[in-house]
Amino acid sequence: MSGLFITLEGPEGAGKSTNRDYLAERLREQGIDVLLTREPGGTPLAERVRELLLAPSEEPMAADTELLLVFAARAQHLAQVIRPALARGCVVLCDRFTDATYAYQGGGRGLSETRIALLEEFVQGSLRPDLTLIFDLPIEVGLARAAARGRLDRFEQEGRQFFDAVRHTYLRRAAEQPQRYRILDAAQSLGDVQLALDKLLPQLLELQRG
Ligand code: T5A
Repeated sequence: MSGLFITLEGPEGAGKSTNRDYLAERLREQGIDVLLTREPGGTPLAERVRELLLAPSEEPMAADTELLLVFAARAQHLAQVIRPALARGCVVLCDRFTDATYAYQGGGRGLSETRIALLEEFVQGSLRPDLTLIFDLPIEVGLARAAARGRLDRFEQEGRQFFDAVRHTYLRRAAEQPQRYRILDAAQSLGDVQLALDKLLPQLLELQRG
């Protein structure tokens, strides 16, 4: 038995977590076994790495350190949660995955994609998401939503140029492999975004049936 691996991506405040929960409800209504998780994190140990990554700190974090921490958390998450759930036949809905590494550490920090790809291969082998939903929206809209929640994390404190590169990288990757990505307009009202997800549901069910 082999499940389905769906990742949700996009810039800050795009509505990934909100819509991940919505999609899980729709799939569960169909009697599908769904596992919700997120990155960085998803296991107690990986959540501790997440804290290191997100907490603002006086000592600047080197970009390579950030990259290695992201993949260290991912290795743990894959071993403990994602691979076992896929082996059980679950639909795994993961809030961010390696596309975020290409977008943030590649686009945002300017690290080489070749290097990221080496780590991707090392940590994941041939495992890639079956489908990636990109919640796309203008940077300022997402940051305003994130800011409304209070204190900004280490990434949310970055500047405009960083987030422009993040968004651009997501859109470029989606254009390069249109079969794996679906782009949703996340600047719409939540109701409209969820309507778009409802329209995607038949495709997801078809993928799930194999
Ligand atoms: N990171 C992660 C890397 O650098 N490399 C990596 O490899 C990985 C995996 C993780 C950070 O780590 C970085 C990227 C991130 O900076 P995070 O908290 O998981 O941090 O990511 P964020 O994007 O910061 O999560 P957010 O919670 O801010 O965004 P979401 O999940 O996209 O948005 P959500 O659902 O929480 O919604 C935010 C607010 O907007 C409202 C919601 O109600 C909520 O209040 N909202 C809407 N409002 C109006 N209209 C809509 N359509 C709305 N949709 C949601």
